[in-house]
Amino acid sequence: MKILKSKILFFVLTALTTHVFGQVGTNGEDRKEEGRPVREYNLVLEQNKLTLGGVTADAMTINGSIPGPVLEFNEGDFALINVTNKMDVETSVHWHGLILPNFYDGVPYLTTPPIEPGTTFQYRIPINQSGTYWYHSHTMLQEQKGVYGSILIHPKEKTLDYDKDLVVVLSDWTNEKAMNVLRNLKRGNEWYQVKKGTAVPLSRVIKEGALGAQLKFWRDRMEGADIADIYYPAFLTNGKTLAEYPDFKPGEKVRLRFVNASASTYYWMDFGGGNPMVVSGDGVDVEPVSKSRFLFGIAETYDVIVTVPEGTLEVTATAQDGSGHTSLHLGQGTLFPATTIDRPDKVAMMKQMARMDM
Ligand SMILES: [Cu+2]
Repeated sequence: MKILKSKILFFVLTALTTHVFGQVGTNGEDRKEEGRPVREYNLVLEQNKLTLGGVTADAMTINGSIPGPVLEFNEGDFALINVTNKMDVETSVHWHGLILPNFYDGVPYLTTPPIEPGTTFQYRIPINQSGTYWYHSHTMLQEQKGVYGSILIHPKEKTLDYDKDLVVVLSDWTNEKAMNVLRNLKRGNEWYQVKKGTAVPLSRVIKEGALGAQLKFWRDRMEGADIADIYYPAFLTNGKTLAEYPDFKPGEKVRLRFVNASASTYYWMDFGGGNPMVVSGDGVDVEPVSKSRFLFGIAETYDVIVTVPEGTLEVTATAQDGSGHTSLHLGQGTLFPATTIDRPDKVAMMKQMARMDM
């Protein structure tokens, strides 16, 4: 009886909440295409050789670049996005974080037909939200090869105090074939750890009393004491190892809209000054919080308002395993340097994880 009661309660609550808080962007007026300002973009996907951060690789580009263009909208717009596939393989574009008619979600064979070579597909999206989002291919391993870009939607009513916007897309970059990366991961060898000098010799594991933890890791098919599986020769900020924006003036408040478009990298973000205030996460405004260092997960977005100092403000994103970093500079003159975070003590971490009995 008790079970039945709670079940009824569950259904009543579910019905109530879906009625009162019906998902924004998918029903009624939110679906309507007519009467909205139209904002149209053309995206052309091609296979190119591209050098980013000094590393040349076979890439998949959007309008010739990586990342693809910033798609800028106002809340209430009607977005028309024409994606032309000039590659020799099928593709798709998924709009990460956008609330939209399911048919345009861009997951091939599930919601949206794949875009065949030589064809164009038009996505029709009424924009009913604001914030920082991104888009990426949802086909095979194309995201790793460069099919990603950002979405900036200005709110109907501006409630936050800032002068300018700057979208900052972080990514990792390798000249290895994406299929080979996958193959190495499946083999579970320590090739990447050796390559980036983060492999821990067994002698050290034993010396630090972590053999039990290591055995447990092996039993769980986890290789060694690492926190990032892949070696990347470059990490990028808007396609560059160091992205410089000298035109920002001292005192200007800039809303940095960070997107982590990496295939597999978490970053420690560190600000060299500028009184950073985190105001939004994954497109949703939060109670502003002062933070000069935070961990930035894959596919997340964070908006951080900074005030440009009398000099150059540096923001650095260090790969969580300390194997590399990429930086952003705002303004000019004396550098307000960010901190590059040290490599973590992985043996200690492995022992800690083994104790958690994961
Ligand atoms: Cu996504």
